[in-house]
Amino acid sequence: MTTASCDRGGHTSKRMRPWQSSCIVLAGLALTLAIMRRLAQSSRGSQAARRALPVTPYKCPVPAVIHQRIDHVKPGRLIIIGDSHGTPELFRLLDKLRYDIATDNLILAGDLVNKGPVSRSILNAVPKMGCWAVRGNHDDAVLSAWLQFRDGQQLNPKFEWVRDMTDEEAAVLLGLPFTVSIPEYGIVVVHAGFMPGVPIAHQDMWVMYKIRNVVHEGEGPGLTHRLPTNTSSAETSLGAIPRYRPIEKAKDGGGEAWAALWRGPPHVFFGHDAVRRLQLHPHATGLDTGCVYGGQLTAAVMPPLADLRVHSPAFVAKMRSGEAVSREDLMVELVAVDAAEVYSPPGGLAA
Ligand SMILES: [Mn+2]
Repeated sequence: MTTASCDRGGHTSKRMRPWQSSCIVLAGLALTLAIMRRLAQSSRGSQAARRALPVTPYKCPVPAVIHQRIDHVKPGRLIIIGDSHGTPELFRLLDKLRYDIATDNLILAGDLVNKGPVSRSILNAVPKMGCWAVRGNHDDAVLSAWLQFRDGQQLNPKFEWVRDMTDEEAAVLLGLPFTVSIPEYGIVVVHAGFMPGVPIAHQDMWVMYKIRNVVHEGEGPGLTHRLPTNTSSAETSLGAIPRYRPIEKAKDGGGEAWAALWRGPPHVFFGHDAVRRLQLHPHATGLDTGCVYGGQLTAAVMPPLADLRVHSPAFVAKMRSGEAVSREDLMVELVAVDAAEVYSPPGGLAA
């Protein structure tokens, strides 16, 4: 996000100083220009050159930062919000929470846009909200549609609103990482989820914004590491672990929720699974409560880090020993607003 470089300097005052807001604006402009240059280069390049660029599952340029890490939190709360999907409830929920841009830490769990009526308002608001966000499948699909439209291709009717999207709005999508983590809280945010047992740095992009279920496929060799020898057995197994196959929808092969099998650390906050609504697993919390289908928009709210360290001895102990933290350890409060209307027929729920 555009504010990351500002936040690395640390927020110590309650009010945003003038240099901080100009820092955000300048960083935003620089990022937008860099991205536009990169896009111009890629659309001028040959097909072969374009194929050589790493792309996301929907053929968008891979963001410069895939796993965003926040090392310096602001002194206020940590707020994580589920799939807003272009609904105005995002702004209503922020009002209800009395979100303070200067002190609170805000992370959006992806699928910021599409299906709802105010996608472009959200894309315009995000750079000004001092927040972070992860890439959802809809965010990436919208960006892909916009890039193809700019290349002269027809727009799919379900992305008609993308016709009016500006370079600046597209740049917000282009910069979205796949995860945002805050090591000091012991948490990570991802849109859809992770494969249990796989380190986050090795997670697949498709999995991170599409997975809902996993199917158990027996046991296999666990982590391997290369021995410092030239023998033929250069890799050694560190034991057998369960093997899983990721599934997008239960009808594609059954299985069970990936989040039920997640052991952590870190504790994962995610969205994407509106069918299951709120998911409260020991080390994973699902926040997509189907706002765009007439449900609710839900936030997980955690106290300022300084307060958490005073009031949650279990949090302090588990962080010290490297164990995964629970919602109770994190003193999570769930806050929601009801959708004002059904913006999208629930028939398209699993899309
Ligand atoms: Mn999604």
